[in-house]
Amino acid sequence: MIINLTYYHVADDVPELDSDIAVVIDVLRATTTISWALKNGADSIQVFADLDLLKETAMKWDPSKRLMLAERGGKKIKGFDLGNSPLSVKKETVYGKRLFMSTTNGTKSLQKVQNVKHLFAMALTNRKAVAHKIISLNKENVLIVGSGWEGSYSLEDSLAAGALASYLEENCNYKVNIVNDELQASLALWDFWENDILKCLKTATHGKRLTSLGDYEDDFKCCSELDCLDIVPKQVERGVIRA
Ligand code: 3SL
Repeated sequence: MIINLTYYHVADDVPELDSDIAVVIDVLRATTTISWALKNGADSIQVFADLDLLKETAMKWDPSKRLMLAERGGKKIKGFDLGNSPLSVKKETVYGKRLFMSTTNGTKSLQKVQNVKHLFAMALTNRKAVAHKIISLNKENVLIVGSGWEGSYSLEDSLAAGALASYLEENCNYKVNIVNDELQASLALWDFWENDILKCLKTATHGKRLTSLGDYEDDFKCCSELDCLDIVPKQVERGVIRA
């Protein structure tokens, strides 16, 4: 048995291909927020690229069981319940609720591969949990998709892609085939930064962008915590993610 692992930095790079599994990464911060929201008992997360569609869909939901999350350019959008901080999805806030969510890049990547049968959202927080899910599915082709920033490369998503590939190489009984140079480079990145993840996130362009917007220290710490959550966010119907 073999696992072919392919990584694309951003949604726009993903060709029309036939993959058994897709793993979407947005370390800063959408998939970290998704993993924490589900850990804290959110019923589900429905992702949208379009804000008007998000509002229209959310309005049909029981108001006591819904929250609207929206971020653009790193900031919460006025009129929405929450932005995109993993610290904001506390148990008392999200428990039992559906989160209607739109972010600058992360939700776009999730939408891009929503036709793949097994679609997971991964951050550094739940890397190990997602890796074990991949191993248990026994499928040959795994596509890893980063979110980047408005179509361009991001250091932190590539770091997490390398972290996933490295974990699979070390813990999977079958052969792991690193298909493309993007993933080879991510493995080298992981090798370089694995003992100082926090620094890597702060060094990244988007890390610097967040730093320029205010005090995101706790967000950085939260997003850099490796394997702390045993949560596998899985798409259960088009655009809807559950643990
Ligand atoms: O790009 C995204 O989808 C967001 O995760 C960006 S931010 O971290 O909320 O600024």
